[in-house]
Amino acid sequence: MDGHDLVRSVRTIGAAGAVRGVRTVRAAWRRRRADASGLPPRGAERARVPGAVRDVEPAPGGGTVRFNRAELRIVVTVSGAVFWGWDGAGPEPSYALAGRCPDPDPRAVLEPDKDGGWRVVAERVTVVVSRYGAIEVLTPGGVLLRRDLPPRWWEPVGGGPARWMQRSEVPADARFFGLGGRAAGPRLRDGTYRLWNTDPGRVFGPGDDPLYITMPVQWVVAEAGTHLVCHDSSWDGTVTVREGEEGAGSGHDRAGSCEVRMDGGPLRCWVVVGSPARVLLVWSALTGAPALPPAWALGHHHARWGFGGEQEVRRIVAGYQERGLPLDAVHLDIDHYDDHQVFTVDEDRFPKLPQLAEELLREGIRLVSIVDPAVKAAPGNAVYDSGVAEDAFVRDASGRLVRGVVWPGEAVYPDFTHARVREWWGGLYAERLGQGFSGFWHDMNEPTSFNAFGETTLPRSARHSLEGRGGDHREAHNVYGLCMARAGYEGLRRLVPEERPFVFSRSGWIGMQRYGGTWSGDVGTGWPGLRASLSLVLGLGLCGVPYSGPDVGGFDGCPSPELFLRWFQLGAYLPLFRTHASMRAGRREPWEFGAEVLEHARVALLERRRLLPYFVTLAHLARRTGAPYVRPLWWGAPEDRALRDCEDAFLLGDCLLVAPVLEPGVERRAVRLPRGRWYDTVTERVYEGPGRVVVDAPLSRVPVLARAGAVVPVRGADGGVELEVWAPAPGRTGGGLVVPDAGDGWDEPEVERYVARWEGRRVEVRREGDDEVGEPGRPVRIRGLGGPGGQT
Ligand code: NBV
Repeated sequence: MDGHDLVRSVRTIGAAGAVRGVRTVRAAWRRRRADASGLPPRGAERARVPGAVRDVEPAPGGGTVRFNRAELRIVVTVSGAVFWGWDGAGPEPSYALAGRCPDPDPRAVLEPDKDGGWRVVAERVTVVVSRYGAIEVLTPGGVLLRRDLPPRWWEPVGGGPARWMQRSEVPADARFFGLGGRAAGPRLRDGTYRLWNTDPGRVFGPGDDPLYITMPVQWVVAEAGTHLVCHDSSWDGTVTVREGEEGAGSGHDRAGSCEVRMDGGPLRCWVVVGSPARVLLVWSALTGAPALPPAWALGHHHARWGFGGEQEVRRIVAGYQERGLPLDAVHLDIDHYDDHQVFTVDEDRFPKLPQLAEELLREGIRLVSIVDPAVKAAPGNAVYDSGVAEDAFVRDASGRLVRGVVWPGEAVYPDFTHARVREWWGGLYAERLGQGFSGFWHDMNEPTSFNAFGETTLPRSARHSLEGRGGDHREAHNVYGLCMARAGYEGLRRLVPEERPFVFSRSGWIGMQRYGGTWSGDVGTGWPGLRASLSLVLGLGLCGVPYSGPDVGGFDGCPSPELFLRWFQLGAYLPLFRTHASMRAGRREPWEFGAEVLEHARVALLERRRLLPYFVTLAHLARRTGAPYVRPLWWGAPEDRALRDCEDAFLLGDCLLVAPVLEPGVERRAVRLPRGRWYDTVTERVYEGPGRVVVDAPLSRVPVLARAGAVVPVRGADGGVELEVWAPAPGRTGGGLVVPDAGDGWDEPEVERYVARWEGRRVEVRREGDDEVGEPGRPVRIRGLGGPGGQT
């Protein structure tokens, strides 16, 4: 904000806003001054590359290769993941890992390779290290998946963290995915993606990057194979990708390339090779099983910034109920705080919050509270006082508290990278539980400070504990939201040990799934925003975070009835199904868009409720296997180039393919089908994949196709679980998994396995026991037995 902006804002936002503007400018100056004195100037730098190989030292799972100017440690773990670290970097300590690094695979040994290089041969992967420190990852059959050229460091002559750069080549047909939540994906096209969690400060669309959750985790999907590569450093950095080009006919291939640059931190890397399902199995074992949301969190949520007060909440809930629309949770935003202070309630507008919560709970509706990390810097404010007593807040290099400006005005920030601070903060959720809240929505935790000079976060010189190692915001920034999520989650586990916490967080990093999920943040209302919101869910799922979803309708403005409906229909098939918007935006209740939209929204809501047992199953499977609910179409066939390029549809678990409408005026759309037979779930019309088909997409619904043979658990009329079975293709069998809901506690229900097969002209469904096959024990409905259109 410059002087002109400030004057303009005085005119448009009035005196209070202007005061905030002045504070903001002051905060920005302070940030600059703090960095100037708290961080050493970079000064002259010396570049370094590893040089030639000198000697090696084998160790379990691999060993150390020493070069003239660097050393490389390689370990293949028992889980098949490959780790390598330069210059003594080991896998720990790491915010990404869920626990200790897995044991080395004793069968993987370091042995000489050709031309003075070395290699580690393991069951699923071969790693070859060249004489000058290039690293190749190959399939067991010897097909190249990636080649990392020797890295390069720039070391400040006067000491301090080295910057580094790692350039890699990948097959010509490879596509890149991942890097956290990216609006322009899911396929990451040529360009530079930054690794610095960022609140864009306004609504975003596909062109905005970076956003709230960045992760140095890439997927490389090529015919030769799929792999995930993670550069485990939380520092600021960039990833520049360039897709290759396959030479048609006599032409030559041009390899794809990727360049990772980081401002500091260890140069260390994890690589996991295999089918997408295997990659995520290994990845979630490393970085942590996704927290299991309570079943109610898989229903429909309604939020709004600016409900006004209890009466408005009641009015909206009644609006849902009168119209027979299912509703499972209502979210209260910062406007229910007293003067925007976290862990307080505005008693004028919410005088009897615990009573309201109880009333809603009786109707099966939970209250969810927003929780912002910044604490109003005002003696007398209980959270501030107890935080000061606890020495909980981030300080600068000279020991002063770092002050930013957020909603409550001047504010200080808990240092969540300290175990003691996390414990203190986790205890504060007792107040929220006392108010009757059942779930928690972490916001502004990039962390955000309204600054006037570009960077809307803390000074880089701000000091953090980093689990006692000590460091500054350059290293702590990207893990701030992750550590806040941990604080909330662990606090809730202590406070209500018998219940699974429900926490979702705007910012985060690798491993955030251990504590919960996320949402898309402030996505712009418009068709591009709708598309971007799907991209985020897909990208995050591939990075190990399966539970997320958008603000249905977008965060700002007024969506057209058509846009709102299409967003609603998409949201109904995403893990977090939530309508939400800014207080300056138009309303988001489904009845605000006319009778036709209401009718179609009701269908989407009822279908979501019917599919709840399937969502519960997907949540359990995500917890046990890391597989996201929402998967790219290439999940089962990454070698299929056409599927890799298909970004406007997704698989929901193993059974369903959802083809949302992402453009206006569309009533039919093309869908790229993976191999096999698929049924339109409404018309039962049959389609054969692989290939491209055109399906009906009337305003009343988005196309959803079921895989032949699928066994889908759905909610029956009596509320019990029924099996909806889609007839296998002739001569084929099918099957599916069901994990029943076991309440909000910690029970791990058994997985039920079903098989479906043709017996003469009938489809039989049986439950698989350990060694026998028995009656299904649940009502079964067979579908797809000759619907209209028959086989095409
Ligand atoms: O707390 C207000 C909003 C919230 O509604 C939204 O979901 C967050 O992403 N919050 C951002 C802060 C203000 C945004 C302008």
